[in-house]
Amino acid sequence: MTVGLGTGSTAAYAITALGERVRSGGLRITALSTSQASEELARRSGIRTASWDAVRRFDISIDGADEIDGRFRMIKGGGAALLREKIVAAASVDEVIVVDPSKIKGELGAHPLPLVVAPFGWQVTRDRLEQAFGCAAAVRAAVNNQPLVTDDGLHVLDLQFDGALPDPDTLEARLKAIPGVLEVGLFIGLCQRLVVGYDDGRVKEFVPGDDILTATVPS
Ligand code: A5P
Repeated sequence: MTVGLGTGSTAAYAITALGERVRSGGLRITALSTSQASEELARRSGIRTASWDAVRRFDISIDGADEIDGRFRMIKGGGAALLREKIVAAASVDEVIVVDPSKIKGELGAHPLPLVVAPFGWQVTRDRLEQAFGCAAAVRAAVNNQPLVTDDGLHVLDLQFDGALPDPDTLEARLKAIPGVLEVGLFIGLCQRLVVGYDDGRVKEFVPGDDILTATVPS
């Protein structure tokens, strides 16, 4: 199988577990990662990795999320990998999202919405976003206090709205109308399966249409 590897602390568990199964000889996969960090972890774990020259679609991808609502709409990009994550998710037959129950929300927006923007003129992109949407747009900083540079050489703006995200279904297109906005951390229609892991070790799986807001406690 071809496997897309997500980014973040949850995806790292999945990559490590896949590596154990590859090394024990039971699993033969070719993987492509959504970040340099995941790529390095995959290689260290013994997973064979490929480039886009060899892979065009993924049988399955595994990733985390920052928030997911009852309609399986997600905010992603807390790990700054949203551009690659969306490209991989859109090329996946089966995008599996793994979360703990704290990520499941009635409404999206408590977590800031990450946007990938061009470094050129990011300041004016930020100003236009704040004026057009009435939100606060903060450039994400690296440890040196300079704007973070993603694996693709881009910057990240974190948008905080006053309350829930306004009309998530149309928001991505409206945000992308601002020059300099390259990708939006709103993932809609891109989760085919949701795996919820609970504190007691139990795991429950959901598909779109399931009521995850009231059915998240395992029985
Ligand atoms: C990475 O850019 C993100 O989309 C992550 O998938 C998301 O931030 C969840 O990360 P954790 O699994 O670390 O919570």
